Amino acid sequence: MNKIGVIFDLDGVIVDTAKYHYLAWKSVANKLGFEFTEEHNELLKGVSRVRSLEILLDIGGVQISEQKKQEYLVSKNEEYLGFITKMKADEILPGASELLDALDEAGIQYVLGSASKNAPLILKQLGLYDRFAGIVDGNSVSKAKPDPEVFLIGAKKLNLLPKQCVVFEDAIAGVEAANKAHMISVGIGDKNTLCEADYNFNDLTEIPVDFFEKLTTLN
Ligand code: B16
Ligand code: MG
Repeated sequence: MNKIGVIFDLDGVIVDTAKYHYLAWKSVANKLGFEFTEEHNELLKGVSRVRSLEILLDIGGVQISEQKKQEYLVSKNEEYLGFITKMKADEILPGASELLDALDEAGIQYVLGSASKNAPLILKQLGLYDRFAGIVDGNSVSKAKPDPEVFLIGAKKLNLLPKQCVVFEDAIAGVEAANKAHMISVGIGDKNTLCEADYNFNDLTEIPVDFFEKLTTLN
């Protein structure tokens, strides 16, 4: 049987931090004098912090100096930190803990592959940090998803070839990154949005018990 490993995205797969990103970005938009809706927030999922600000400024049709951009990036993150430092294990998304338990039992290692620079803090808040064999986050990459860099570093941490890695992602850019890395992509969320993924599930509770066993025989 061939060996496989798993790379998990964080926001939208393990935990829903998008709601906190939304509140913090909404404050920035309000300070700049425009409305920022939940629909707008969809455009920021899986996207880096700097890119998120650029998208937000485009939405508002606002132009600001580099110095102001830096100030807003700092104030947005400070407000966001206020939310995530209150997070607890009860915010882990349905099926995530059970899936990690099943992987531990099967002896399959997993790492994190997230765009978030706050990923280690979030995992610690959830009590999951020590379970991961490695963390690849926004601090460790030079190119954001859909570039495959984050997942290729994850494969190295797992000591596996890309084709032996299974990526769980909720964002189009993340699925694209996994496919570019020649990994097995699993889309978590809307099947039509994530139609480029090799496999699709609405959430982690839907992963069949024999999912990884079947993949190892295919590999
Ligand atoms: P931070 P993921 C992403 O997390 C979020 O989906 C995205 O909305 C956020 O802008 C990005 O992290 C950066 O987060 O400001 O904490 O560095 O889905 O890649 O786990
Ligand atoms: Mg995500």
